[in-house]
Amino acid sequence: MQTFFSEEHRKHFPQAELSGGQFVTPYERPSRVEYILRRLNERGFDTPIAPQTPDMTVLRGLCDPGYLEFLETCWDEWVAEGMAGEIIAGNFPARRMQISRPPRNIDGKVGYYSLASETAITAGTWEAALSSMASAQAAQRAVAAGARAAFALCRPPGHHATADMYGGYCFINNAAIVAQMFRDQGAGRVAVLDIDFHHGNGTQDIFYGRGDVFFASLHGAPEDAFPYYLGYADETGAGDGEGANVNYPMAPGTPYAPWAEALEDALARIRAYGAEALVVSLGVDAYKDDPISFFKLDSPDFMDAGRRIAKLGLPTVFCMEGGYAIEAVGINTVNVLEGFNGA
Ligand code: OKP
Ligand code: ZN
Repeated sequence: MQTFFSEEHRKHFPQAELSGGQFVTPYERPSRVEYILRRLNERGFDTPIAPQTPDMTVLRGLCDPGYLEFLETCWDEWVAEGMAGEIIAGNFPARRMQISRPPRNIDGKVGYYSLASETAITAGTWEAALSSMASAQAAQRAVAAGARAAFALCRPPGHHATADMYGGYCFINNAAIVAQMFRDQGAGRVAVLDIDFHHGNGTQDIFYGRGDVFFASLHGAPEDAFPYYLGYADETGAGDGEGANVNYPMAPGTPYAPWAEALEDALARIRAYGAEALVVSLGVDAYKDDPISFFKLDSPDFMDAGRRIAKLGLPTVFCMEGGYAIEAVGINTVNVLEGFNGA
């Protein structure tokens, strides 16, 4: 399986994440990918290929123009306004406030276009996010050209990003971009399977009203886990999308057996749906020692999960999402891919 990866990810390296009332070094940090690259190499995977320049057309088709303009210009505006630190959101359009009127003020805009305050933006964030999308697009093209599967080693991740909001370490929803590309190229139905510990609220939101892209997510229950305000089991899609969304929220301490049962159910639903291509939001933060998550999967479980996913027999693009137990991130990620390859 070919990996697509851009060194440009390094341009996104904020110094600070607001966590527990303190600024800490962000959990989502550049070194995460080093562990994955090293493990891919050790396990005999082909040398990663750097993607071509990003295709902006799909992105513009999926996202709010004001949001893209914001991402592109916010750092310069922030600096021009004399702000000394990184961009961190502090104000949000909350209940019963205006959600359709982006303010002019940069501090107001930051909160308007974000869904959480842990994710800082710096000078290179936009370029890094575009390079992450470019890796996903390159992986999609490889699969469209006939490869059984491809791995987009995306950083920053994408599944929390909506058409008009960043947050949860995400700016551009890479998995949604890939799903849309499959559709644009003629696939009638596409499925996104999100196995990251956190609910893929962005992907769900982008496709919620559509019947042509099925979304399934296994995650920590919203009562207990970020992003908190979406991911319940009764969210099944709306309008044309009714029945094309399925959530598997699970409790703190969930071990592999019930998680694998949810996975099998999701795979059966995707099969019944008749998807012609599969996008996997590949987070490995369901791991037992992940510092910000609460499931209890062990490293061999990730290989078993990969095997099960392969049994769908679909052309598959893996997009890297989360995983913060730095040393184990490489092992667990490559285990999924190896399990898939070996099945
Ligand atoms: C992104 B992905 C740490 C709280 C972190 C945000 C989590 C984002 C996860 N103090 N909250 O889905 O792995
Ligand atoms: Zn996650």
